[in-house]
Amino acid sequence: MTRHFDRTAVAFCCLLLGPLVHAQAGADEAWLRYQSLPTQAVAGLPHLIATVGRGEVLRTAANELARALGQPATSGGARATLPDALPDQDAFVLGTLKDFEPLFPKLGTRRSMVGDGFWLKTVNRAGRRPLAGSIDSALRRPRKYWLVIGGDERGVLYGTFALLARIAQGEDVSTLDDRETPSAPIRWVNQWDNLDGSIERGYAGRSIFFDNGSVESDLTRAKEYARLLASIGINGCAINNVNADPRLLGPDFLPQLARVAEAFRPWGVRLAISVDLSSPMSAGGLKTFDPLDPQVKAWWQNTVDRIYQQIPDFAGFVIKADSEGRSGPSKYGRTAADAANVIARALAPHHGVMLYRAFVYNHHLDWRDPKADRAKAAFDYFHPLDGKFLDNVVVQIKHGPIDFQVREPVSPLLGAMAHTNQAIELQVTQEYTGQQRHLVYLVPMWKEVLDFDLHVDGITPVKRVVSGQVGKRPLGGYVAVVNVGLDRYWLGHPLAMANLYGYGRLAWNPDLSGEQIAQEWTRLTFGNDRKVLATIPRMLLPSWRMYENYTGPLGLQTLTDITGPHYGPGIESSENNGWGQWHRADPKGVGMDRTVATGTGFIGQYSPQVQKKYESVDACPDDLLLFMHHVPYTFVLDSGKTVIQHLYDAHYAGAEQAATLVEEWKSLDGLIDRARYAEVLRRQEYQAGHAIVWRDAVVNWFHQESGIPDAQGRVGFHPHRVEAEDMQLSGYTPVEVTPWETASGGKAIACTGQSLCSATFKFDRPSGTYDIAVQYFDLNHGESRFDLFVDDRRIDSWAADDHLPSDKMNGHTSTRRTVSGVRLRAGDVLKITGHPDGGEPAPLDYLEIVPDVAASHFSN
Ligand code: GCW
Repeated sequence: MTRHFDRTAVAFCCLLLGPLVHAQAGADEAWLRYQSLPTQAVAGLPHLIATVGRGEVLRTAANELARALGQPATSGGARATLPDALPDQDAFVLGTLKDFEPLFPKLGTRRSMVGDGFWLKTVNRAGRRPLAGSIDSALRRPRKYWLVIGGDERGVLYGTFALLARIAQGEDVSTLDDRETPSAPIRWVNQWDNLDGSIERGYAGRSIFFDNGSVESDLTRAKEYARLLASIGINGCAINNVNADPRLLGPDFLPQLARVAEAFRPWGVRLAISVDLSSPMSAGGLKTFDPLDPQVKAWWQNTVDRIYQQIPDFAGFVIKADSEGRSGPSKYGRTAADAANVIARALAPHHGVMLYRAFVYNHHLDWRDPKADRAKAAFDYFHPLDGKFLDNVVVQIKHGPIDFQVREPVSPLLGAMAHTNQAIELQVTQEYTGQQRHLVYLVPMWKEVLDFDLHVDGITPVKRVVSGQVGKRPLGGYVAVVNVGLDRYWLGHPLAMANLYGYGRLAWNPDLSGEQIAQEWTRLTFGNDRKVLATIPRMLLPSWRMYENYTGPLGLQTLTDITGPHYGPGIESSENNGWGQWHRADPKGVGMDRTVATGTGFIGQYSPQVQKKYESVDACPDDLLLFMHHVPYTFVLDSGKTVIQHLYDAHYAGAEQAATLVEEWKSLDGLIDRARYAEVLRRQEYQAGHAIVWRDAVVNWFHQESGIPDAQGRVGFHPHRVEAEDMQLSGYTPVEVTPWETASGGKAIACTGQSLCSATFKFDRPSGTYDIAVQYFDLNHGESRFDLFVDDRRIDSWAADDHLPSDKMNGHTSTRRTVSGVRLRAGDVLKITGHPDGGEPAPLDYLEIVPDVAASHFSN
C-alpha cells in the first residue's frame, strides 16, 4: 500500500445480519417493502456490513442495508469496530471513494466519480496463509466483498438503495461492477405546505411538516419522507408553499426549521424553504424590499447568516415573485436578476442556492386582444435576463408555458437561457390531472418533455439543457411539486406513488423509459408475481393518454374549472377572463392561434426548426393542434377524422378505457394485500364514473356549440338513462345545475326543507338482469344518505361521505353508485329515497339501467 491513510477514517463498523424484519405500522412503505425480498436473491449475500468512515449518512446507509436484509430483532445488530483491516469474512463494505482508495489501491477508484454518484463492485480476496504456528484457520478462507463506493456520502446511500432495489427485483448481484452518476446536481422536491397544516393543491391529507402555525412536534413522517426521497436520489426539499408565509423567517421559527433539517440530515436531504421577496418589510420591519437598497441587502445577508448558524447544510431558497399577486422586484422597477442576485450573494459563501421561479405572468390579460398570450410571458420576461444571474442562481421553469395542463408543448424558455442555470419544474401532485382520484401515470408525459429536441445548438433535448450540459452550466436539474400529506399512502392513491418514484428516477437518469420505470416500481411496490407485473404497468402506461382523451385532447388543455378547484369539467371557465388559459371555442371553430403569421407569435419563441414544426397547420402534430392553431370543427386531422369527431370519439374511448381499469384491477384480487387492493379498487370505480361525467360534459358542450352531430349518434342519446327530474317526485324539486354540462340534461333534483324525499318510476323494459348506476352529487359538507328500492325491497343503501372539492352540484361533485346484477321485471317500481344532511340536499342526477351482459350471457 503506497498511500497513507488515516486510521480513524477507515475504522470499520460492522453489523451482523439475522432473519428478515417485517413491515412497520404507520405510513405505507411504498417501494421500500423489504419484507418481500426474494429469498433466493438474499441467500448468497454476506451477513456482515462494514463501513469505512463515520459520517451520519454513511451510518444510515449501513442501517438501511441491515434493516432490509434482516437485522436481529432482539440485539439490534452486533457491532464491532475493527481498526484498519478488512473483515475476515464475506461482507458488504460501504464508504466514500476518498476513504476507500487506501484500502483498495488496485481498484482504479481514482477514475472520476462525481459527488452523489456510486460504484457497486464485487471483489474477491484470496485466502491468506496462516502465520507459522497460528491456529486461526479463518485467515485461510477466501473472502468476497460487495463494495458500495460513493463519490460522497450521499452516493454511498444512493448506491445502497440501488443495490437493494436490484435484490428486491430478483436480480443476480453476485458479481457487480456498475457505476452510476446522477444526471444533474439539483434533484429537489417542493411541498406547497402552509403553516396552518393545509397544503395548496395537496390531495392526500394535511401537512407532515406544519400544524397550527408551527412545525409539527412529531416529525416521524418527515423522516420517513426523507427516506423515500433518498431512495430515489432526491437531495433537497423545500417544505413550504411558494406562496410563502413571511413568518418562516422570523427568529422564533428558525429553531423549528432546524428540527426539520435534522430529521432530513441522516438521509442526505437538505432543507430548503420558499421565501417571499417582501420579507425585509413583512418580517424585517424595513420600509422597503427594493433588492438594490443597501438596507435590504444587509437584511438578506443577516437573515441568511442566521439560518446557516443553525442549519449549516441549508440548501437555499425558492422564490415566487411578481406572479399571481405575489410581490416582486417590478414594484421598484428591478428585474428578477437584481432580486435573485442580491439573495444569492448572501447564500454563496455558505454554498446555498437560489431557485427563482419563471412562473411570472399577468393574470389580468385582456381576453379580447387576439395578440395577448399568457404562454409567452415567461420567455418575454426571462430571456432578456439570460446571462445576468449569478452562478448559484437557478431559474426554475415549469415544463410547459401555461400550467401543468394535461398536455402542453415544452416551454420555449428552456431553449432560451443558455447562459443561465435552469431546473425544470414538474408536478407530481395531480392538480390538473385528476388529483389522485384518477389514475394518471405521468412519466410518459415527462419523458416526452425531456426528450423533446429544442434545437438550440445541434441536438439539444430538454434533459441535456437542464442537466447543464448544453450551456456547460455549473448547476441545473429537476424540481417536482409533490405535496405528500399525512395520508397512509402519501399521495392518496397508492398507484400515484409511481409518479413520485418515476420523478426521482428520471431526475437521476432521464434516459430510462416509462416502461422500465413502471416495471421497476411495480416489482418494488407489489412484488414479483407475474400477473401483477403484467397488469399494473398495463394500467399505468396508457393512463395519461386516457385521461387526456376524456378531459382535453388535441392540445385543448384540461377543460376544467380553472377558477375553481381545477378538478371536474368547467369548459367555459377559461374564457372571458384575464387568466389566459383560453381555448377560444366558438360556434365555428376552436383553438388558440399562436402562429407568427396570424396569431399571438408564441411559436416565434422557439428555434427555427421547432417553429417549422408548429407554425403550419399541416405540420403541427394533432396532439398540439388546438394549442397552436384556431381551426374550424370540420378541419381534417392527420387521422382523417374531423376535429369535432375526434373530440367525440376521444371522450368515448377514454371513458371506456377508464372502465377497463376496474376490471384489470379486479383481476388481481388475492394477489395484493387487502388494504391496498380495496383502496385502489375504490378509486378506480370512482374514476370510471367520473370519466363519464367528463365525457358527457365535454361532448354535450361541443355538440351544442358546434351544432355538428356525432357521426356515431352517441352524443345526447342515452337509451338506458332515466333523468331524476323525469321521475315521480315526493319532496324533491328539480334544480338547474351550473355549469349546465355537468349534469345530465342540465338539471338535477334536490331535497330541501324536508328530512326525507323520494323519486320513483316504473320499470317498463324487458325483464332481466341489470346493473343500476345512480348518479348523484356528493358535496363537501353533509353526509346525505340514499336507499334504493325495487318494489319496496331495499337493495342498496349508502352515504354521500366522500370529500369532493366543492360545496355545489357540479362536475367536481357528480359521482355514482353502482349496484350490479339486479333482477328486474317489467312493471317493477324503482324508488330512491334521499335523506339530506348538513345542508347537503341528497341531490340526484339520473339513473342508468344497463343490461348486465355477463349475467345474461351466463343465463343463456
Ligand atoms: O398551478 C398554479 C396553482 C397555484 C400555484 C401556482 C404556482 C402555489 O394553481 O396554486 O401556487 O400555480 O405554481 O405558483
